[in-house]
Amino acid sequence: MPSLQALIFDVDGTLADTERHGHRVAFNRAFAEANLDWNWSEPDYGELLEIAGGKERIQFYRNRDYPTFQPDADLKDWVADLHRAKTRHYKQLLQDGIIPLRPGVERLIREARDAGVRLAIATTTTPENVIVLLEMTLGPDSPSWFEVIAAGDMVPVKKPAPDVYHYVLQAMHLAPDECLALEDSYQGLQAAMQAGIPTLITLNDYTRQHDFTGAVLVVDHLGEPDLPFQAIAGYPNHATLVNLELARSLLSK
Ligand code: XBP
Ligand code: MG
Repeated sequence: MPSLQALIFDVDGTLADTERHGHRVAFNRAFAEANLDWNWSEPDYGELLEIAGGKERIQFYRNRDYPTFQPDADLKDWVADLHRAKTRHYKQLLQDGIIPLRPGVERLIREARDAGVRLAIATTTTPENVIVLLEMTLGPDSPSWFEVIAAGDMVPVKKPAPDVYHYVLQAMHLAPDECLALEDSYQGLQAAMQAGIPTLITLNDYTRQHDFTGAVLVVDHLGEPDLPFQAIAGYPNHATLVNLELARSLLSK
C-alpha cells in the first residue's frame, strides 16, 4: 500500500474563502479604476468561477457580455494590464488582514510539518497572491514550508487541466498515489484526478452544488477539535477532523 508522502493544497476556496471578499472585490476595484462600468455581483461571480484564472475570466466576460468592446491597446495586453491592477488590489485586501484561513487548515499544515509529510501548493492564482496569503495568515517564513508552489502561468493550461498537478509531482519526484490533494471545486477535482491523485474536497458556498464524483471524501471544512466537520460523501472512519491518520486511510480507498 502506498504511504502518504505529501499533501498538495489548492489555495482559493481551500486554504481560505478568498473568492467572494477577495478576488471578486479586487476585480471590481480594477474595473472602476479603469473607468469600466463592469461590476461582478456575488452570484455573477459564482458563474464566472467556472473559468479558471483571472486573465481568462476577464477575457471570457468581455467576449460574452461586451463582444464589441475594443480597448485602444491590443486586447491581450489590455487584459494583462487590467489583471495586474486587480492583483495589486487583491494583495492590498490580503494585507488589510480581512481573509482568515478556513477551519483546520493551519492545524493540518502544522501536523504535516511536524511529521515530515511534505507540503506543496497547486493553484490557478498568481504566485504573488499565494505568498501574501501565506505570510499574512501563517507568518513571514511560511512560504518556505511548501517545497513547491505551482501557480498561475507556470504551466501552459490551467485547471481543470492536470498540468499544475503534473508539475508538482515531477518537481517532488512523487507518484500520484503517494499524495493527497485538497481541493474545493469541480475544476480542481478534475485537475487532481486526471493526474491520478486521490482528492479530498472541502467545499464552500460557491462550490456546494458542484459534482464531486470521484473524490475520496467530501467535507464541509477540515474541522477543529471543537468544530467537527460534516461528511457529505465518502467514509471518514469516525473521524471528526481531517488529520494525518484520516489522510493516510484515504489513500487506500
Ligand atoms: C482559483 C481561480 C483563480 C482566482 C483568481 O483557482 O480560479 O483564478 O479566482 O486568481 P484555485 P488570478 O482555486 O485553483 O486557486 O486573478 O490571480 O488568476
Ligand atoms: Mg479552489
